[in-house]
Amino acid sequence: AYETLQYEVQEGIATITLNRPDVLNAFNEQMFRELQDVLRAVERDEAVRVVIVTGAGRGFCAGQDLAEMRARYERPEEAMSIGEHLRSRYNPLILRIRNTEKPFIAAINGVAAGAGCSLALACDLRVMAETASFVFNAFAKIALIPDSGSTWFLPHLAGYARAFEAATLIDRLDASRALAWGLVNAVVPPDQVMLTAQEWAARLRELPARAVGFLKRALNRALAFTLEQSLDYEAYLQEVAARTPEHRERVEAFLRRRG
Ligand code: T3D
Repeated sequence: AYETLQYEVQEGIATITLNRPDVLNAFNEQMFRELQDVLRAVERDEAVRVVIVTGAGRGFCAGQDLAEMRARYERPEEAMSIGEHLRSRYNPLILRIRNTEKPFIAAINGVAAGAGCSLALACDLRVMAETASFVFNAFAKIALIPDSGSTWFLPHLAGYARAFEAATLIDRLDASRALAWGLVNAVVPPDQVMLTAQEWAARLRELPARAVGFLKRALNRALAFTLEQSLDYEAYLQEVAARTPEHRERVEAFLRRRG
């Protein structure tokens, strides 16, 4: 059992609930350890087809626990520098979410601030409560820059000017703006957030796992590729995808329905 999160798997759908509600699920050392553990389980467990990430209580995730951050500054001889901390804790978490060939859905139940925003943006799909918001300028307010991928995710999803505005001027980027800016896929009443995530997860579960995993790989590569490179990579992955039994079966099934 974990202390800072809940983890359950039901019919192929894993749900990770960040569980430090008193601090709006801010990241601390223990949460990183436990997250590393569950993400390893997610990768290895073939029964897990889709992952939902959400928060307990009224927040999604308030980013780095600032009390722990201060404690690091108070004992600089033993503690990691912030760069080391990012490289060893946040960056592997974000890369793991992006590189695991299973879809991740962020069910954004409440406020996301700092690296909590980055966590949400690292997922493949996002559903957000009408009452939730993003606080990207939490970083600037403590004299830092957006990290854990936010300087990359934001301009890719919303464009440069909106990224800059979100990181500086906007205290609460509300759900309707998040939707209009392409930062989330859907906005729903608070009591529908998990239901929507579960419904999406159930539909994703019905698609062939290999194909969905390859799609995730191809889309992620495409963000750094030229068209020529993407065409080439698609052809390479398609060779492998077409060799799975599901491919032939599903083509046959389609033709049978018609025939
Ligand atoms: O490697 C590294 O360490 C660098 C990594 C950096 C990544 C980062 O994420 S930096 C940014 C860190 N996050 C923040 O600066 C956000 C701080 N929180 C807030 O600005 C606000 O709490 C929110 C805008 C998120 C929500 O505001 P509100 O008014 O809804 O709630 P609140 O009253 O401020 O917070 C509720 C409680 O949670 C409160 O505790 P209390 O008074 O009830 O005992 C508050 O102190 C606590 N809390 C919220 N965020 C954090 C936190 N405690 C520790 N760390 C937090 N990040």
